[in-house]
Amino acid sequence: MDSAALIVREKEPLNVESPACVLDSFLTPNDLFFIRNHFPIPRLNPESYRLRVDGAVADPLRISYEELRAMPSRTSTVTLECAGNGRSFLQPRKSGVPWELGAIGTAEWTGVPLAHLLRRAGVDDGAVAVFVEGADRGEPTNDPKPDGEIAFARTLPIEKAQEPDVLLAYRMNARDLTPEHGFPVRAIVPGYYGMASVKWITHIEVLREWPRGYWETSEYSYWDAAEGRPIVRPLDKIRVKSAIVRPRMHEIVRPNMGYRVTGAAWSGTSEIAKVELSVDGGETWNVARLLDASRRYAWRRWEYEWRTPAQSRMCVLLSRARDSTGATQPDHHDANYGSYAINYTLPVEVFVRSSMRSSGIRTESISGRVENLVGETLL
Ligand SMILES: Nc1nc2c(c(=O)[nH]1)N[C@H]1C(S)=C(S)[C@@H](COP(=O)(O)O)O[C@H]1N2
Ligand SMILES: [Mo]
Repeated sequence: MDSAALIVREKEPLNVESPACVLDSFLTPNDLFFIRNHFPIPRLNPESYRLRVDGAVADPLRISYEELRAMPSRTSTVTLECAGNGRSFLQPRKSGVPWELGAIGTAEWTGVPLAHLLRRAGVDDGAVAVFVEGADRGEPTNDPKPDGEIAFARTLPIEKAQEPDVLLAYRMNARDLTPEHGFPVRAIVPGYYGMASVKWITHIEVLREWPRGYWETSEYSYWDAAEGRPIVRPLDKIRVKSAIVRPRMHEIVRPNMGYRVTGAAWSGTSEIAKVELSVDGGETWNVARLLDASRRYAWRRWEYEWRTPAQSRMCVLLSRARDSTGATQPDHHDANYGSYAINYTLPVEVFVRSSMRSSGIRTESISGRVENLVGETLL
């Protein structure tokens, strides 16, 4: 990963993705971790910073950065995936930041369990939700939307907010957060898509009723068909998914060789139980070897030793993960999720040929799709 750099998808607000090779290392270095912003990055002063905890609580709190850092802390290894990761592969194309494979990363996050602050504040019996608000503001993009500026925010069910692994984090891989990743304090909500991990948190409000604001309806929501008739729900758990890191799309590999196919798999619902790889477009499946120990909220890397075909041809590789609840990746994107939760098995077309010249294959006739490598390099 020496020469790797982030890929800019949008400059203002800043949205940059990791090169796909980050999925090859278990922890993502901070300077290669994707950045997803809706609004300009706020610059907060740690001296004057205060976190308010109020709403349906017995004793509202106002906590300084110093006080927070003096509280009992916890470190957890958590994979963050943006709900729009992989959006650029959707056909027809959808609007939104055109992420490829790299709107995901894994870090060791250190902070105070949100449950600790909720206990200190004393949550009322009737509480159902916890509203978590950032210091960044701007005009939202999705319809329906209110006029003017709003702050970025997300609401968590009270049960989730009280889980010991939900953190108010101030360190990422043993370093203080940088402004881009939420300095001084951000939420880390393991198992949920990235939008729940609110950065630059300044306000936490305990609610007796589930709100129906912009962030609960217009953005990061989906149509749940399980209710007899479709109903809008906020996105929450990361759906089981895997990605092939090696080979890359349209890579040329030599015939009749041992080739190590690698990738990663993750799920917000439970641990990864199995990863399978197909080298024939999904006709047959082979079991891949899982490499990392199983951890509840972190991805697992995997590998598969592929004997490439003896003849020149195109091969379509697919990986498919299953988690311990039995959930597996679908063959196609579920339209009820719009441009989010893109976890279908993504075909990777690879050319097997011994040299450029000996191949009778014309690439243009095989795939009209040209790999989308646009994007500028940052840093
Ligand atoms: N305050 C605030 N928090 C935020 C966001 C934001 O725009 N503002 N983006 C969210 C989204 S959609 C994702 S995927 C993660 C990304 O975290 P990162 O930028 O540290 O990778 O932050 C989340 N937290
Ligand atoms: Mo996101």
